[in-house]
Amino acid sequence: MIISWIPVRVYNIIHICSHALATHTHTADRIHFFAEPGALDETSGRLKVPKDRALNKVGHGLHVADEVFEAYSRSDKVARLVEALGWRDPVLPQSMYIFKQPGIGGEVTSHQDSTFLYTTPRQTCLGLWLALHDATMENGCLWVRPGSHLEPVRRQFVRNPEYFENGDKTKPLMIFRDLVSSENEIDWEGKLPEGSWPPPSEGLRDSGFIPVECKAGDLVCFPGTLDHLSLPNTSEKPRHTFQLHLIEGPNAGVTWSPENWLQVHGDSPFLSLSRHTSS
Ligand SMILES: O=C(O)CCC(=O)C(=O)O
Repeated sequence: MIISWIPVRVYNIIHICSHALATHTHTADRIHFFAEPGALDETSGRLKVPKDRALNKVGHGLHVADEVFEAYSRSDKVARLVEALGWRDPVLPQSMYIFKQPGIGGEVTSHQDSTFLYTTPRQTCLGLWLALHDATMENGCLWVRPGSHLEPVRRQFVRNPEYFENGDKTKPLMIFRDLVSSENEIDWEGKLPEGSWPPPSEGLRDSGFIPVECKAGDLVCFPGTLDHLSLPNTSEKPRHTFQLHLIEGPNAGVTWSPENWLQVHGDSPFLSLSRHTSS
């Protein structure tokens, strides 16, 4: 897939939401390539390093647009796991392959996935994070804050009404809406807690995070309210993962927020992971 990818204009992960929305590019059912910010010449949009080193991630429709990823996503193993965890009508809005390349793979700042994969009337996002290499403290394993999954989602990433409804094209397309009162705010929201970097990362432990080192083939499974992050990969070793983010669907009385940045074409539904439907 990467060999046949011909980079024309490359977007880093920060630009993608705005680009996708501004150009009506849909990424939910296609395969798009996202570069590490440090790999990109911002003026020309060209890569400064070989393309296989430059990639931050590939997404968000691997589960519908590539047969290998589709086979895994639709596998009975995944469906049985999700059912055992209590999901009644699991559907899959997005999948992604994250590279975290040696020496260039950057941090992922602390967040709750439900901020970006928001559902009503309750949060139902579930992440299935599959390690394709050993993930260690050296190559940027996940860090999570135990217990945070019981907390409410603090922010929602929404389409900006000033841009979309009032037509003010000078405003940002996407904004964060605060969902909690100021006393429940967390000062490292959307950032790394102070003292996270460099190792030994005492600031992370002081803020309640623990590392989740795992072996290739392990699956880390967590709800969208769990605070998590990962640090840069300064080692010589890659740290690839394939991730599914699923939610409950309409048959469980749950609605995907129309304000989320990721939307499907027309009314085509997300892929069902239920063992009892055939879509
Ligand atoms: O794989 C990582 O380093 C972090 C991924 C992540 O946080 C996410 O996809 O929500």
